Amino acid sequence: MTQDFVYSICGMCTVRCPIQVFTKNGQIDFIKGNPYVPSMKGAVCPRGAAGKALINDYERPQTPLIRTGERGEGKWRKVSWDEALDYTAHKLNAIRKKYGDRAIALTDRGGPFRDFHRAFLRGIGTPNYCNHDSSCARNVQHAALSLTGMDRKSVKYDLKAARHVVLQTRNIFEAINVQEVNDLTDALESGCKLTVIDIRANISATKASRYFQIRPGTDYAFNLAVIHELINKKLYNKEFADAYIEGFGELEAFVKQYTPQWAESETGIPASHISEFVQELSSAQPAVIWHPGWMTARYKDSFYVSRTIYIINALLGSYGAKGGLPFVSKPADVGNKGLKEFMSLYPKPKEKRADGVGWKYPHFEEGPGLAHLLFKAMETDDPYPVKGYIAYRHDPLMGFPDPERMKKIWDRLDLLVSVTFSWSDTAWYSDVVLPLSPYLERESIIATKNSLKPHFFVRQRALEPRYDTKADWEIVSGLAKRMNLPDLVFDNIEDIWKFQLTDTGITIEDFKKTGMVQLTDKAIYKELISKNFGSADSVSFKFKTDSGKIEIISKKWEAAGIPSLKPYISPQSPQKGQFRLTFGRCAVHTQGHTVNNPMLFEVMPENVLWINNNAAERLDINDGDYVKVTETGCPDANQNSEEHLNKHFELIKAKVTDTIHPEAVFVVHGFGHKLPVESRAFGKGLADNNFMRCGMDIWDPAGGAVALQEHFVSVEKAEEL
Ligand SMILES: Nc1nc2c(c(=O)[nH]1)N[C@H]1C(S)=C(S)[C@@H](COP(=O)(O)OP(=O)(O)OC[C@H]3O[C@@H](n4cnc5c(=O)[nH]c(N)nc54)[C@H](O)[C@@H]3O)O[C@H]1N2
Ligand SMILES: Nc1nc2c(c(=O)[nH]1)N[C@H]1C(S)=C(S)[C@@H](COP(=O)(O)OP(=O)(O)OC[C@H]3O[C@@H](n4cnc5c(=O)[nH]c(N)nc54)[C@H](O)[C@@H]3O)O[C@H]1N2
Ligand code: SF4
Ligand SMILES: [Mo]
Repeated sequence: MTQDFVYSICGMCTVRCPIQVFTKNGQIDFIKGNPYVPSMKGAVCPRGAAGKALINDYERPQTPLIRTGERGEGKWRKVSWDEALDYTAHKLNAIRKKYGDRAIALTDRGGPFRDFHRAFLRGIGTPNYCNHDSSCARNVQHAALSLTGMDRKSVKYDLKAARHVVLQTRNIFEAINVQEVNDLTDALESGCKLTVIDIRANISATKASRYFQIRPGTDYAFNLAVIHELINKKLYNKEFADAYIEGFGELEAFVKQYTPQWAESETGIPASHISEFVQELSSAQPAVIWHPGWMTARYKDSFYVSRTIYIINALLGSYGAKGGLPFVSKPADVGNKGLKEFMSLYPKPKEKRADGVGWKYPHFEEGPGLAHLLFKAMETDDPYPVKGYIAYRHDPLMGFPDPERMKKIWDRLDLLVSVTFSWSDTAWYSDVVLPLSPYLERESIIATKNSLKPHFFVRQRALEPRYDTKADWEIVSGLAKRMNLPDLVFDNIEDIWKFQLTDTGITIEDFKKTGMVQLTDKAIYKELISKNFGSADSVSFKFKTDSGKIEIISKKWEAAGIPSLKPYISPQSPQKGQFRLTFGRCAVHTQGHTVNNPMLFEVMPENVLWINNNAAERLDINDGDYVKVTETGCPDANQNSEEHLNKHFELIKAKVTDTIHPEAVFVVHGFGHKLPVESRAFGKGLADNNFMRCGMDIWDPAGGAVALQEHFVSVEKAEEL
């Protein structure tokens, strides 16, 4: 019997927790949190523990596949890696020859391991890289940039030391990041207050000292009233505002009309409760974290919701504060050289991006672009044709709205390739499936974590691949070899790591002991307002704006014709018998890619439809009944159009509860799989993304993200199964 372990990085979701993986006789024995990271407390979440089941799951792509039937028909030819890579490279080159380098696009899941494949795109000469974020956190990112010039990850949520945490459209105890869960739990045990503002009582709400059930889509109204109250009652941090907020006068004038009384009629939350809450919040400053949200691709004003949240944090002086939003440090801030980037090997392509970011939309951040606009460019050839597309660890058929339209768009492609470790709707529709080794069977390039204590970290392979799958770097390197990009051709990962560590004074051996290399021993807080406020250190800090302050009026956004202070518009209420379709996470599944995992499937095989008890009673629906959910179609579509005559519907079990707002129904996202290769998940539950017709056109020109909760469904008792 041989027992061993490696330090590695979990890959069951994008949080990428540091883990320790024990193996026994060539099998995964046990997975736990990396003991050298105190906030992990040795734990992983249920999904992290189910990595073992992923490895053993034979219902995942096991060899490279090339399509033989029609797209989506599920007819494949098993091929060798040589053939799959030759075929892909040949097709990509043919597209480049016919339409130019810019006709190649790749979208991915974002995160810290992107450098190598983004370099590959640069090597090809295409600007068309997007990540998934226009369906996730783009509104938060752009909100942060519009106010501070700094991205959302320039600050950390210092939960452990917080005195009041506010979660609004953020469910820390189910949409999990293990360290955040542990830190918040510790804080709550030390007396930290937790306020949850949600449309339903989720698990976080059950741990809250204050829970506000808000009318769906009215969060902006609530937040404007909070700002009104903070300013009107002089409960804000004047010292901070004077030093670091530019445009306070405009803000004060703008929120005058948005009183708590006014907000009460919009949100359903009593004015007196708003006032009490603001008082309490103010008394905890500056150790306050009002979380700006994560999955905020929900409404047409979600960008403004996140902006108001950042403004509230600023008014409470929590920027830079311990227990608030301290700034993270980068390697250079602690006197270290950063990793050498593969992207630096090639110049940035001069071509304009197909999604319009950076030229048509100068206010948006260029790097990750906006994937839905890339897809729309594929649909119209405007600004130019995009004909080769690699979905790299990305499942847009499930993660973006309106899959039927997406398929029609992709039918215009000459090549659609999926790189994935599990089956997905996107992989099933592809021309080539390049099976990635699951994270426990592959290593990654080294990545940087900017933090209070910045460090480098790396994923180590715990096992050799069970099937004929490969690591990311092997796949990209294999393509690079066939596409004349010699600088990206590597035979072993050690040479890649060596390249990355050039001139850092660090070697891969230094990662052996803990899986990481810490670049400093002590957490660094750059406090802006503190006992020694006015000291050289505090006043020297500058936000990345012209004034060095948080700018309420964003020049960049205003120049693009977008108001910084947008008047509130009340959201549409559903018609009789209809509901706003809302969605979110549960603790045991990740998006759409774990529902067929044998272990997690057993824990939660299907999703259910949360529906308010009074609404259910009117519709004669009892808890556990099957209900028929029907789309209402595109908001302004012709009533005689095909889609209106042919409305999509699915059946699902009802969860009747008094803890959800009557205007909404809610499901956990990621279910409703219909792939014959996934025997467990097949036909279980409902896929919310199927009810978002026209959804790719419903997006926010201010924040950039699609607005996935601007869709209504009708619900009725299912007559028969
Ligand atoms: N209707 C609706 N749409 C949504 C959402 C919703 O709640 N409802 N949520 C949105 C959000 S927040 C997001 S982030 C996106 C997510 O959308 P995606 O990023 O597409 O979601 P994943 O299921 O994580 O898809 C990643 C794909 O890559 C594969 N994969 C390969 N290797 C890896 C790996 O190492 N790790 C991981 N994690 N996956 C790998 C997975 O098997 C899966 O097929 O969807 C968004 N779209
Ligand atoms: N277990 C698990 N953890 C995950 C993931 C996962 O798939 N599974 N995915 C990861 C990813 S990619 C992301 S983006 C994050 C998402 O993290 P979160 O954004 O925190 O998670 P969600 O569950 O999507 O949404 C949070 C809450 O928003 C509420 N909500 C919906 N509409 C409204 C509204 O109009 N107003 C208010 N105030 N609340 C509303 C929902 O009821 C839900 O409780 O989670 C990450 N962590
Ligand atoms: S939160 Fe869970 S699934 Fe996500 S990386 Fe951490 S342990 Fe893995
Ligand atoms: Mo996300």
